[in-house]
Amino acid sequence: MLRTYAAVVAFVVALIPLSSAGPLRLRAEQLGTPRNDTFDYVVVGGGTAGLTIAARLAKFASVAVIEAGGYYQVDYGNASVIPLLALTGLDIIDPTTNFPHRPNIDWELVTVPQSNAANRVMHYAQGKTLGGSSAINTMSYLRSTKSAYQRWADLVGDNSYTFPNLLPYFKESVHLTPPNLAKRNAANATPEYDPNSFGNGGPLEVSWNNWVDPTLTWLAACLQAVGLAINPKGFSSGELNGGSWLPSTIDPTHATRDSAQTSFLDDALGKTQLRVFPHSLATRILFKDKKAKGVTVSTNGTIYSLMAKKEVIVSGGVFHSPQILMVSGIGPKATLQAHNISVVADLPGVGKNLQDPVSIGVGNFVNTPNAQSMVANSATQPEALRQYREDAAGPYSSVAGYISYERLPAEIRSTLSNATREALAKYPSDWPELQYIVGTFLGPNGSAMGSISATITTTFSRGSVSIASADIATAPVIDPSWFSNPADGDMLVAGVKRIRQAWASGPAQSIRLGPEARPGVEVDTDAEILDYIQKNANMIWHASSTCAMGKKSDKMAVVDSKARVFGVQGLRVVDISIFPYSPPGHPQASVYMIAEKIADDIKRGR
Ligand SMILES: Cc1cc2nc3c(=O)[nH]c(=O)nc-3n(C[C@H](O)[C@H](O)[C@H](O)COP(=O)(O)OP(=O)(O)OC[C@H]3O[C@@H](n4cnc5c(N)ncnc54)[C@H](O)[C@@H]3O)c2cc1C
Ligand SMILES: *[C@@H]1O[C@H](CO)[C@@H](O)[C@H](O)[C@H]1NC(C)=O
Ligand SMILES: *[C@@H]1O[C@H](CO)[C@@H](O)[C@H](O)[C@H]1NC(C)=O
Ligand SMILES: *[C@@H]1O[C@H](CO)[C@@H](O)[C@H](O)[C@H]1NC(C)=O
Ligand SMILES: *[C@@H]1O[C@H](CO)[C@@H](O)[C@H](O)[C@H]1NC(C)=O
Ligand SMILES: *[C@@H]1O[C@H](CO)[C@@H](O)[C@H](O)[C@H]1NC(C)=O
Ligand SMILES: CC(=O)N[C@H]1CO[C@H](CO)[C@@H](O)[C@@H]1O
Repeated sequence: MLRTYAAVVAFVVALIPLSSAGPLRLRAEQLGTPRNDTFDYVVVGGGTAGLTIAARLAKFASVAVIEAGGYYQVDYGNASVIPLLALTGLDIIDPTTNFPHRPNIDWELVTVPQSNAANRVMHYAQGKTLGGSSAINTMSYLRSTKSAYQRWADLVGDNSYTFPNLLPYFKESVHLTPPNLAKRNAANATPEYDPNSFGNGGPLEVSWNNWVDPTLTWLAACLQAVGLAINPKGFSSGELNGGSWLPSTIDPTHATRDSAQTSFLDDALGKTQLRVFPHSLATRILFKDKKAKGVTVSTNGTIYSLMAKKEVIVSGGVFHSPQILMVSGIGPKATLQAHNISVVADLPGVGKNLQDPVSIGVGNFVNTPNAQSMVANSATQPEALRQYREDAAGPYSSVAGYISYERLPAEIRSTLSNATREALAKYPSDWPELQYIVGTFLGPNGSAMGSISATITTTFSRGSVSIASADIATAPVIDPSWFSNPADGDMLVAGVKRIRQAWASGPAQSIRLGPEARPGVEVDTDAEILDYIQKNANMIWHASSTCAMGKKSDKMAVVDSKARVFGVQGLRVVDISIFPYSPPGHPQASVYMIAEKIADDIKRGR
């Protein structure tokens, strides 16, 4: 499948409307010079959160942002820009150890063998580029639930984390474009949403796909047929139940990816003195006594320090932020001492509490076409190309777009173990228990496939990130510990059963061809389903919570509710690593939000 896509990617070389992608080269005055220098704020990591907070701080202060990668549009091209290719053209999202090595765009991280998942070693893609993982993600834009943010507020002891109090920060990042119903041309896929949940002034484009995959409308109907009705508010109003045609972070005018780079960075470069240090590795945070004073940087062999008059902000993402803290002397004392790193602050929680939601799909051959089968077919591809070039529409303009959530119906709930039911009972009544994502694939010989996957929305297993060396250039040790808590496997077994109900529904009968393709009818008993899950479950790249926010009294907390690292001064961590736990929903909206929120705290002197 990926190989087919390489051919498609090569074919669509001419597709990118380059005029929409900005200059893709920093002008001299925007580019940091590799030399010892001083700024008000030094931001480590030009990813989703890093570029957002850097752009906001640059409105009133001097800011440097250090990023290991460059421009993904240059380094990776069409696959990272054209929406359809985010699903199957991004070859680096291959989770197996056969992943293609592309050090210009991906950190090439792998996990330790997963002892509860058939001993698999997984490749965990993470964007190493301006925009970070927002440059390689699937672009779905949705938020978590009211009770999930209430739980966050309770855990960290700060009421500013309730959904109503967070809403202004969610709104601030976004520019929403209502659905283009003419381009979508699908009466059974009209998005329902609450416009009051969105603002209009932010730089990040959020819009609905300019085309609807016909197979997805059938798969949505299958989920609706087993009780997951359309949610009239959509998934940005603090509710996650039923189904929704979702918006994505796509610029609807050109139908191109909008990342933190094309939104926040581009916007700031025109208006502020923000300095960007691309292709530069932040190697260590410098402390004087217990105050962060700056960062040492390596740019192509030149070693220098960027000093921070005010603060250092670490936005390296879920795996690298804890690594940067540890190599700089902040983390579990025993780990630091084992690597001869002098201890600045003994924080046992750094790198712990990793939460990585896992997912499993049930797939079938179908008689309806999909985006991939249409662009792989020489009879339909030219029209798809024309639609994309001339109208920013058609299959190339579109990525995924329909998700459902539910609390398990009683009949399936009764198949869970007592322990799993007791674990679920600790969560509030609006908390979704499983997520279902519908997807389409290209099967053998140009055939079309449909898939419905289940993802856990509460991750009961806890993993970790640690260091193998005091040298930042050595990859961190990543152990998501999949299925170390049996409740996660139990939930996915229930998910497979539920999805099989959807595949047995009336709408499914109209499109299904042949016996179940994956897992296959021979995978039948709970034990067989669990075994299949352990061998085949995948990440959905939502790992979080390795520098968890919490109360000062919580010994495992790494930052306080203003993202300030405990035990030191002048240092914050701002990215997905500080989420206290993995909230239901997809994280990027909350990552942009937290960067907006902490930037506002800093601006107000908090
Ligand atoms: C394949 C994939 C699909 C996804 N799909 C979705 C989706 O559809 N919807 C959704 O909401 N979320 C999705 N996500 C998750 C979401 O994109 C991430 O959670 C989010 O982007 C994380 O933001 P971040 O700022 O924490 O980290 P990142 O955006 O990864 O930024 C970290 C940055 O720090 C840089 N860096 C790290 N260490 C150093 C160093 N030492 N020196 C210099 N620079 C450094 C990195 O290069 C990177 O640019 C997906 C993620 C992936 C990978
Ligand atoms: C690094 O230095 C080499 C040799 O001076 C140069 O050719 C190359 O372009 C530089 N790379 C970057 C990313 O600056
Ligand atoms: C920065 O300063 C340090 C310490 O004075 C020095 O060793 C280093 O060479 C300087 N770096 C550059 C690029 O000038
Ligand atoms: C730490 O220092 C000791 C004593 O100098 C040395 O023996 C040991 O190898 C060092 N360990 C590491 C991981 O560098
Ligand atoms: C599960 O809980 C029910 C009551 O809720 C109890 O009757 C049953 O014995 C429990 N089963 C096990 C295996 O603990
Ligand atoms: C694909 O088509 C070829 C040639 O017609 C055939 O030999 C092969 O079995 C087909 N593969 C599948 C999986 O249908
Ligand atoms: C990954 C890939 O195929 N990228 C191509 C996209 O388009 C540019 C030019 O527009 C090519 O140079 C890349 O090779």
